[in-house]
This record gives sequence, structure tokens and C-alpha cells, in this order.
Amino acid sequence: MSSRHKAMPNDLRAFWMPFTANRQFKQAPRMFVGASDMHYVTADGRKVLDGTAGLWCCNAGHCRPKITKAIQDQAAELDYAPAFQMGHPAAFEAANRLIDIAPAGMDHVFFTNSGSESVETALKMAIAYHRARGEGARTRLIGRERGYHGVNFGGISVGGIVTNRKMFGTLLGGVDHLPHTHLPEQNAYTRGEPEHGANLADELERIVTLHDASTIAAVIVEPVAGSTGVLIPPKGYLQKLCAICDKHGILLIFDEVNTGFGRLGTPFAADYFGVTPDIITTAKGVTNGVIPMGAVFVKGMIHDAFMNGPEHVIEFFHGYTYSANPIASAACIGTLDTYRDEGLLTRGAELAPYWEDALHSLRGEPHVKDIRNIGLIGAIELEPIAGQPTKRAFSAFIKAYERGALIRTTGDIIALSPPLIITKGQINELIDHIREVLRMID
Ligand code: PXG
Ligand code: PLP
Repeated sequence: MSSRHKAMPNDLRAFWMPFTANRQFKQAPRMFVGASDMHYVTADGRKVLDGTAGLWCCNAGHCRPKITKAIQDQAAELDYAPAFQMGHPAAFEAANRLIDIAPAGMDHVFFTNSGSESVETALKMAIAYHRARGEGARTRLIGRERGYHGVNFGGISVGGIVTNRKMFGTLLGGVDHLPHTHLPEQNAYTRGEPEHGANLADELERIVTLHDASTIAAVIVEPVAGSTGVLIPPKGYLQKLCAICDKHGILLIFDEVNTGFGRLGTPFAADYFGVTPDIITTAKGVTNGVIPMGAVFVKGMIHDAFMNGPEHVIEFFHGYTYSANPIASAACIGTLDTYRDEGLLTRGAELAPYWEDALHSLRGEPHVKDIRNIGLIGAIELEPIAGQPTKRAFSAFIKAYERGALIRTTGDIIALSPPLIITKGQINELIDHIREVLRMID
């Protein structure tokens, strides 16, 4: 452009929005200007009930006082400290507090700034761990179809979403994928864990036979796949996967960016399923979504494998400028205080039966072809409009927003993950909005 465009207030042009239909948005912007507890406030002053905890991250709801205060106090006291070769107290306190709620055996934390970075960190850790133990040939990574592990190159390589991969050329080599576990013909309208599909874990044996265990570093899966539409593991599936990994000396990584911090009614999905992986990746709920932060939890044996060599030498050549940033660390501590004081890491378990009944009351409404739920997660899968996939669910999203409810759609699936402070009355309200929307849309 020859003439320089002078920025105007509210000019929407410069900001290239992530994972957004930019042109559609800029014609009809949807702006939030405030938030409190279970609600957002729009630019035109309407309250919108949050059915998605932002993007699965505001587990304690919005603008919670302890988190706000922790951030304000930290910003005034110590704004930034170098992340490498220097420390500050809040980072160590945050790590210790995280270990207190982590599954037994997970006793070290590596800090990142997002789920995507937590995934890259975990994958690098897994490969370097085997190398440190003298098994440097273990470099292969096994992901799963329909898995989402963020958007960086490692994450999209092990991930299984075609649209997130196909534009980006050559991905990491030495990656293989398990089949996904979504079997709608057999498992439609299941409440909780589906009956059918545990045998899909045996595919890992086939992959191990093909490549040989001595070349495989890790398997990474989401215990419950979130982004691709709430795919709940069949009964016994994760247990089998864990047993096969153990048998072959392969590390198991649970990507709990969505499921961590109370989403299933337990602190982590690992607790819910009674399966402890070797590494857990988290982000989002670590700080209630308020400040970017991720945390990778590891078992002692992984951390300890790095702690050899001369003591003045860096053990793991990895880290971010903002790893354990003081303000993020303070936000983490304020968040964990809030979760503890309000019992939020287990509140989902009390609400889950009510949530389940409310969701399944939508069975038989127009376009609905499956409903599934676990903890405080729910999905309503719609019949796509012939030849126009995603259009029906997108209309539902827009209509719900106009009526006063924030829902999230992926493909033709409505995915729900409200803040863990939601009341029964608000569950009814959310489901009633969706019922009305389903009756309105084409
Ligand atoms: N792993 C998993 C399992 C995730 O769900 C990431 C990694 C990446 O996190 P970052 O912080 O880099 O975005 C995620 C992120 C949705 C939705 O609507 C889910 C995510 C992000 C945005 C939307 O399902 N998950
Ligand atoms: N690019 C350049 C030129 C850098 O100097 C750095 C960090 O020093 C990075 C990228 C990585 O940034 P970060 O540590 O925030 O991930």
C-alpha cells in the first residue's frame, strides 16, 4: 500500500486473528470487554454465559480476586527475573504447590508458556532421557489420529488433525500414529466411558513390531481428546496403552492441557482413569488462563537421568525466556489457592451426574446425532449440512452467542467445558439456550 494507513480506534485490520475466520469476524465482530465469574460482557453491554471456560482455561471463572491480587502484587514487587541461571521465590513455590496436587511420583515441574510449548518440551525431554540412559536410538514418537498437541512443529507432527498439518510441508520424521477411538456406530449416546474400542490400544503392539521398541521414545495422547470434539477413551483403553508402553520401555505422555486442573472432577485425568503416565503436559488451567503459562510434570526417574555430568554444566539444553515468569508464577499460586479454597479440583465430580442428565436431555432435538460426556465436559454432535461441513455448528455458535451463551464448535460438534464454578441453575440455562438454538437453525 502506498499511502500509510493511520490507525483508528477500533480499526480491526492489523490484527491477524488466530484460528479465526478473519473476514467473517471483521464484518460482524464479537467483542468481549469484561468478565466476572460465569459471565462475559460484550461491547454492546450484554452478559454472555461462559459454556467453555474461555478456551478450556478459566476453570475458576473470571476475574477472581485472589488471582487478580497475586498478579498486581507481583508486578509491583518483581516484574521479571532472568529465567536462565537465576531464580526467584514464586517459581519454586509454584512448582512445589503443583507437585502437591500432581499424581504420586510426578515430582518435578518444567515451566513453559503454553500448551504447545509444553508438548515440545515433553517430546524433547523424552528423546533426551533415553539418550542420557544410553538408548540414543529411541527417537521415534507415536501420536494418534484426531489428536491435538498444539501448533508447533513437534505438536503438529504427532498431532492428527489434517487441516493443522497439510499446509506446513515436511513435519518431524520418525513419527507414527495410533488410530483414534471415536466409534459412533457402536458408542453413540454413551454416558461416560464408552464400552467399545479398548482393543484399539493393541495397535500400539503392531506399531512396536513394525519399528522395534528400541527405536521408540514415547507415545503421546490426550486422555480425553478435546479439540477434535470430545473423544472419550473406551473403558480399559488407557490402561492397556500404559501396560504396552511399560512392557517396551516406551515413555507415556498424557497431554492434559484440557483435562488438567479439575476438568474431570479429579485434579488430573491420570487420577480419574487410575493411569499414571511418565510425563504430563499442562497449560491453561495452571493460571486459570489469566497469564500464559504451561507446566510439564515428570517422574523422578526422568529428571534424575539428566542429573549427571559435571555440576557446573547445564543438564537440559532447553527453556524459554518466560519460563516461570514471576507474574505467571504468582498467577499460578493465586489460582491454586482459589482451586483449594473452593474445592474446585473435585467439584466436577459432584456436578457430573447433573451435567450428564442435562446434556442428554437434548437427545431427539433437531440435528443431534450423538451426545457424550465425562466430568464437566460435554459434546453434542450434529448431522452436517450435506456438502457444507461445519456450517450448521457455526450457525449454532453464532445464534447461541446472540442469545447469551458462549459455546465452542469443532467440525459439526458442539463442545462444552464450563468453568467449574457453574451452578445447577446455570447448567439448565446453558442447555436451554442450546435447545432453543437447535430448534432455530437450518
Ligand atoms: N494440547 C492440548 C491437548 C490442547 O488442547 C494444546 C496442546 C496447545 O495449547 P496452547 O496453549 O498452545 O494453545 C491444546 C490447546 C478447543 C481449543 O476449542 C483447544 C485448545 C486451544 C484452543 C481451542 O478445543 N487446546
Ligand atoms: N528468537 C530470538 C532472536 C531470540 O533471541 C530468542 C530468545 O532469546 C528467541 C527467539 C526465543 O524466545 P523465547 O525464549 O521467548 O521462546
